[in-house]
Amino acid sequence: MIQRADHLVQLRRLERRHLLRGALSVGAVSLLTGCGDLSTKDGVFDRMLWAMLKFNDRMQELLFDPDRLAATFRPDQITRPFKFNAYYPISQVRRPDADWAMEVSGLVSDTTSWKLDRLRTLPQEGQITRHICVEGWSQIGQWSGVPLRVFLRRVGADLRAKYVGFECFDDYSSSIDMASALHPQTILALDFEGAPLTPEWGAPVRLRIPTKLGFKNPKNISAITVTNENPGGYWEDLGYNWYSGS
Ligand SMILES: Nc1nc2c(c(=O)[nH]1)N[C@H]1C(S)=C(S)[C@@H](COP(=O)(O)O)O[C@H]1N2
Ligand SMILES: [Mo]
Repeated sequence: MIQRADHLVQLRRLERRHLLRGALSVGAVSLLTGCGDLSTKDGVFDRMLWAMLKFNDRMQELLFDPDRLAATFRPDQITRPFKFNAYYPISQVRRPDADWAMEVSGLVSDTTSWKLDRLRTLPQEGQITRHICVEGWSQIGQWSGVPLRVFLRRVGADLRAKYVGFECFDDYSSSIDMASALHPQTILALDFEGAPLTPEWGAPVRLRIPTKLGFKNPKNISAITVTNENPGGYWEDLGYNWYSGS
């Protein structure tokens, strides 16, 4: 009997995986067909595409398993050298101002800002995971920092809110759904390969979320907000699939 139950669980997992693959390819197709200007949101065709993309986000959210962990790797599997990526070249990386502090706003009870020292007083977690860029490359890296769910609880965030948004001081931004924000491997990374983040890797703090594509891992964070209005983001507003995760 126990064996049979195990079997069923496995079968359900498999089904879920296949469904997920289906849902992701719907996303890919909608991206490919989005050759018109998706950001205008007018015209029947654009409206239809936006509806499809929103439906696709919703499907992906429904299929998200909050307990399924992204694959982890051994230290000897870390990619070196690690590739830098941003919407600008590495020569234009911006360093944080001397008075940098991370602002917190929206549906939270404590809106005091956070300096690096205070973030380091919170519990830290490390991970060696694969970072997958939508451009078609991936690499394995090591990050550690504060689990976002620890941080959100600490600032008294309304965990029933729908979104967590991130603003960066290089004029980048991104946002994620609350279930993904609370995933155990979603961290506010302070360290990369065992040392404090340097500007190109996202200093002072970046989001590391291995269940989502690279563009949803904002570096150089300046502000976090908890909200029920989808904050969008730099690439998201240009038509990249908003959910972009598994
Ligand atoms: N602030 C900021 N964060 C960002 C980006 C950016 O341009 N600015 N690019 C994103 C993209 S598309 C990728 S693939 C990763 C690259 O991270 P890495 O330089 O650590 O490899 O950062 C993401 N986070
Ligand atoms: Mo990316």
